[in-house]
Amino acid sequence: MEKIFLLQIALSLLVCFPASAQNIKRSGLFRCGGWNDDFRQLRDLEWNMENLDLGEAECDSIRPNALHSRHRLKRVVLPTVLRIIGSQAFFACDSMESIVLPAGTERIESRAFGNCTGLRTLTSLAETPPMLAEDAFCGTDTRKIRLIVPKGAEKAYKNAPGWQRFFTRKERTIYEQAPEEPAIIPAPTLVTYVGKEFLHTGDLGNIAASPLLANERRRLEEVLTDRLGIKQFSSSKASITLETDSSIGRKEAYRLDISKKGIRITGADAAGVFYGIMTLDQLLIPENENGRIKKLKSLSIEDSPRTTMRELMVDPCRIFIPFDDLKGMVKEMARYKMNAMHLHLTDDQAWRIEIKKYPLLTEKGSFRTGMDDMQMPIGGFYTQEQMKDLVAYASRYHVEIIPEIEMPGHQIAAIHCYPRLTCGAMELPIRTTCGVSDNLLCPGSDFTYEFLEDVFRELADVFTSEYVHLGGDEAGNPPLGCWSGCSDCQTLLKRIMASADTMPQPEARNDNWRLQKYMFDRIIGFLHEELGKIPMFWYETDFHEIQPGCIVFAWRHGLTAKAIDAAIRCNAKIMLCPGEHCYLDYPAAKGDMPEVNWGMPTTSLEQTYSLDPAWGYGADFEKQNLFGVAGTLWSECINSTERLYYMAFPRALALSEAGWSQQHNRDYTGFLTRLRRIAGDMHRRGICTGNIPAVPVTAAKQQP
Ligand code: TNX
Repeated sequence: MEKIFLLQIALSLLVCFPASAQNIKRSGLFRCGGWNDDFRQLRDLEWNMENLDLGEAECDSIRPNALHSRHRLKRVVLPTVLRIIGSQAFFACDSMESIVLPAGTERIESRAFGNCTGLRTLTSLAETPPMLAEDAFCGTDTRKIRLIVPKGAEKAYKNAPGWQRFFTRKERTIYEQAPEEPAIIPAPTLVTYVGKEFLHTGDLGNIAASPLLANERRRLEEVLTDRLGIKQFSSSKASITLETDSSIGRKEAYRLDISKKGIRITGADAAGVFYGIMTLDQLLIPENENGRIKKLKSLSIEDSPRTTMRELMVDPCRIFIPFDDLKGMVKEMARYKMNAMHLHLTDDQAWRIEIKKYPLLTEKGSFRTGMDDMQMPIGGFYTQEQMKDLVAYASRYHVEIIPEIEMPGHQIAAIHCYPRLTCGAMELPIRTTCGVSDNLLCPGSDFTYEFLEDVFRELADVFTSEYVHLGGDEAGNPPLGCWSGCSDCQTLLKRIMASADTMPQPEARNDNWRLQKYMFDRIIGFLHEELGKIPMFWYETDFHEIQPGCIVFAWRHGLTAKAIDAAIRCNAKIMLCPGEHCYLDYPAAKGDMPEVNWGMPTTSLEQTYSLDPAWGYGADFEKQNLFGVAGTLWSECINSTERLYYMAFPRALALSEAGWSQQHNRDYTGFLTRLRRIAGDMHRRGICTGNIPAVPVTAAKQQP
């Protein structure tokens, strides 16, 4: 025990003073590519790096994602022998003011300098203009960048594809035709073309909506301003009418009619109207930067969701997510008709939400140094005021915010602040690595319940959603024996065993499950009765029983059928987020970010797309039990907001289609075709995504 303690002190001393230099010079052999190469080390381990000199490095390519979202990086000297700058190599290196491209630079790939908003001077020493991807500078205003090229090469640059943008200071609108087939994600239920007429978008400019739809009117104004440049709204222009009619379908259903006279959006409720507006927004996405759709075909779209909840879970515990960035994510999700953001607010590595009665949780529990081999300071928490603001903001986009407070495991940060929460009041350091801790909340102590109830009571004032997530994962997996040596737990266990009522299923693998069930029953009862909330939790197969009125999440690889069976048996609702399809924290391909991880498998875009939320269980299951789909973004390896987006998108679009669209309307090639246009728009708006796979050539040829 003592030895472990000394080791912990030594480790914490080490991590208090993590070695990361501001100035780094590398020369000679440089490992580019492969697991944990030199770029990964610079990007993820040298968190403090501001100046990087690779001038003398033997490295002819800056590989894809090499220095992705290193916000502190100010100055980079590129290798003299450089030829290629890979995709997203400097994405969001927004402190970088200038860069010099060496004379041998041949190619600059997609989004290599995306979101480099601080860039002011770009000097190219290459006599022949390097091949420049059309979107190499997406999200970066190239009008603010001065391009310096070798004497005599100006003309060549002016004429070279991609480089013209540096010579034009004025934005010229490019008027475009809408695509033959509308590119809508998630795919709508039914699109019908009505005759051969068109609506000229230039005629639009009036919105007719009841005061009850004031919020949706605002959203529509935003769309019309962004897509068509309309800033003034007047009744002399053609109208877009917003209205509700509950008879048109289930919650969130809508109908969108376009004729030469105007547009009508009818929602089953305000959310439906909002989704009609989001569909219209996608119909207006141009192909080009500065493009504007000139004419829309007369058509009618009928659409409604297949499942109730389409959710993304984000994890600000392992690595903090700045408050404003949560808002950005909410707005982006809503475009694809996702309607819930699940906030994982507590874990072994941090506690991230202000609780007034327990101030130490954020004072002591929200800061640490290090996430596995990334020895950087990680701190931050959300105040209750901020969370109220987020809830209000998200509701404008019809997204609800679901808080998660884990129990009984994944709670080391809280235990660190209030040791009485665990058996024997052990003093535990906050966890700085991934993985699962053996220490749990103590189910045998009254303080645990007092604490949890206080926390949930405070949260009920902040989060208006009727759902609250209780965690429940990875705590009772044998051989975790934290509770076996605790006299309070053992006394409680005897009491449970003596009571026939609370006796769990006999197959339970060990007594931990009896204790966990007791704890869940007690908190679920409190949430139901005192706060009127619907508890959710991660399903573990040993639970056997799902308490009435709760929603479970099927998450473990290979165990979805067992979770579904339990949901059917207990007449419970279930969210599908099976690891095979929905773990968006896993790399999308081998070697993709995060290159170094705890042994994650991959989840490709196609794998995410292939999720059928009915899981082969048929219409009854779908109707009675299926609640929705969720994508998880555990952040052990996600060390910037741009990387959060990189992992989330485009896979979240595939997930939204799995959760929203009817199975018979879905096909992967069609999705990829639609994705191409939508992803182009995301990139131009500065939204970071992972790779966008090409549409298979044979399929692309068949497109009209
Ligand atoms: C398992 S999924 C966990 C998380 C980890 C994740 C990493 C779940 C309910 N628990 O604590 O962050 O794996 O993918």
